[in-house]
Amino acid sequence: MQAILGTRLAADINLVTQIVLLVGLWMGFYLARIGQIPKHANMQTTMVVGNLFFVLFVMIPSFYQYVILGGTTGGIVAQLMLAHGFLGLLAQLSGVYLVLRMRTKVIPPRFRVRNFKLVMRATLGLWTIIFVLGIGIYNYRYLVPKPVAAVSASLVQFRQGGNDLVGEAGELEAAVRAGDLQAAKRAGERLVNLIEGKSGDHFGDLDKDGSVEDPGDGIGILRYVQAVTSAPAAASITALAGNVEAWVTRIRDSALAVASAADLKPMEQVIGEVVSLADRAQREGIGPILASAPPLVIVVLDEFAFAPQKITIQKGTTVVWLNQELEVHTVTADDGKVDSGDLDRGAFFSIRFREAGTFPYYCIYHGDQGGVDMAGIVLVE
Ligand SMILES: [Cu+2]
Repeated sequence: MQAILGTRLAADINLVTQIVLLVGLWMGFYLARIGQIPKHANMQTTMVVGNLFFVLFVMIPSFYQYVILGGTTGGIVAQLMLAHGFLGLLAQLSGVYLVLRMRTKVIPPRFRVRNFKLVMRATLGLWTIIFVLGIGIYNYRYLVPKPVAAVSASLVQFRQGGNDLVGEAGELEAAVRAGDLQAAKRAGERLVNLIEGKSGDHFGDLDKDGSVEDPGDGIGILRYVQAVTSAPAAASITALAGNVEAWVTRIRDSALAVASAADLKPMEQVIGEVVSLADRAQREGIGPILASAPPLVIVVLDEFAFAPQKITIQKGTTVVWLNQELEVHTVTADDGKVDSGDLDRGAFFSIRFREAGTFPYYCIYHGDQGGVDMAGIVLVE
């Protein structure tokens, strides 16, 4: 049904239907209470069979796409889907069982429960709880605004990253020379996080002081460098990028060593190199790259959203999408003409926009055409 109607319309129809089904089931319960048993039986059978249709054609496909294909068990939506899916399956099976038990003879005698009233009431109670979980899924997926994970990352922030690199290397050197282990570890963490960004393997609370410190914007200098080369760039830029990558990787390794060091004495030798490499990376690498790199904007895929969700760029600008989280996402054009395929954490996808126009897109696992859920738009002027 999603394939025909789209995720959002299918969800809207399902929502309205589920309200009708729940009201119907409670009316059926009331019919039983007042002794209208044949009407009660017809009502409950209709509701259970009606729901089976939506389970098969809306809820299972939606679960399969979001949780299974998307490889997602984190996030409030996926967790509600798991709880809703598990309990929902129980309730639906129980409902089908009751219909078969009461209306047919297909259930073998030894599997026929005697206290069917209790099973009926338990099923109705469970159904009501599941309904509330379903409302939660709808709410968090479509109604609650997405958190804004980051602002638009342009090369201006890459320049800032270069300045921060020099500054943080100086902090690290000062702390090591002063023999201040805590300050050195903290500076080491800040350098590693600035270089790797949120999608890096070492990013995190390296000095274990309870907070993750990143002086940068979460993209990471290495990712900026890779973004520049992932866009069509001149050979000279690619060579410069290779140098920067090698230099900051060495700084990163030294900073990692400091962050886990028990003694700063052996670090005094490497610290001079960290400062001179940071300086070189800034003056001989990042500066010249920025002087000649084509215009580029990074859109981050994080917290099940594109950030920024909407960007306006000039003709000739390259947009680079970077997945910052463990969940798999895609960048798929609404018209189907462009598709990134699965993007794992740290993976890029880039498009150079040569003509003015609009480019609406979405993630095939967590969004839909028309700006639904995980979706974004590029306006090219
Ligand atoms: Cu996604």
